[in-house]
Amino acid sequence: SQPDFLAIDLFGIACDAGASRRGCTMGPDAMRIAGLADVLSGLGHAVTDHGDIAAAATPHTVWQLPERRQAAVLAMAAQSSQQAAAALGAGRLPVFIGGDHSLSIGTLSGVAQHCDATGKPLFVLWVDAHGDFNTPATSETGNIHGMPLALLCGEPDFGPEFSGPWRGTIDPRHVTVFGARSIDRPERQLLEDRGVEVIDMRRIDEMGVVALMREVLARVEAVGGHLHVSLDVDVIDPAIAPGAGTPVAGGLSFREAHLVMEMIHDSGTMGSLDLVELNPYLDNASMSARLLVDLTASLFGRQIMPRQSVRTGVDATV
Ligand code: Z70
Ligand code: MN
Ligand code: MN
Ligand code: MN
Repeated sequence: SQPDFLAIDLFGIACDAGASRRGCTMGPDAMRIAGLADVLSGLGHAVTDHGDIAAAATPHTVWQLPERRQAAVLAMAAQSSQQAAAALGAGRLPVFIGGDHSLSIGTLSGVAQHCDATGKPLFVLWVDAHGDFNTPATSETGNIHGMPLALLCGEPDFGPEFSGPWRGTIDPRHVTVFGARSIDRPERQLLEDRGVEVIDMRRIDEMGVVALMREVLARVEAVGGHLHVSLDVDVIDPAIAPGAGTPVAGGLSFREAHLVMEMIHDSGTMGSLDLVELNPYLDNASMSARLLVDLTASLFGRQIMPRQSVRTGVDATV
């Protein structure tokens, strides 16, 4: 379990070179303007915003060349990997504000480094409409934001240009993809073969988020693990979160999403967080940015009413 008040480090990662559409570079500022830091301090946490990591602009000439985009993604990863490991080493909880989902290559490799050093088992909760488990061989789009999990889990299809501390740093059997509803055919095969747990929308509809999340979190709690949460805004229904580059119908409802966040908070297992794929250029009057800030508040302890059982007195404070 965690102390009630945390030292939180915010890092913007203003990248869109891994995505299919431009605009995620504006994500960090949109989240700042939507009040992320104030909301977290308001909950009692000590928040430091470190600004953006390597906000190297992607000129359109770079954007047009796949190999240049790939180089941009990996250059960013080298930096964010160090930031993640350093923040955790200093006893802080890093929150990475994207930016497209390729940024997790860096953040998770830094988190993994820290977990290796401290002996804490690392678990990954990938909350996403997509599996993000393509490789350069299976990808139909070539977009790296569809590949970060596969690279981190050590898929051999990645060429030497993808070498780095991220390669094979995550155990696929410690990964849960939650909220998936768009998975490419070869990607599905890889997820199955490697033993990644995929909690898709059908399972969520059948079982409900509570039973499913309890199981995931209990596994982490049982071994005192470090849970890295990677939250892709496209997991939420596009009707209420339109600011996503690859919207897929049938996403999490407002209430399901908040409940998942509240359960993660109550478990006390979350040690690091990515907030990714917010594209303010596609958003509708900042509604997705504000929703993401709101969900982050639930992740960090915002409650409607204190969770105490008045009737039984079981949890009642003195
Ligand atoms: C598709 C691909 C993806 C995020 C879209 C989409 C991947 N499977 N990931 N948006 N975050 O291009 O590989
Ligand atoms: Mn994603
Ligand atoms: Mn492990
Ligand atoms: Mn996605």
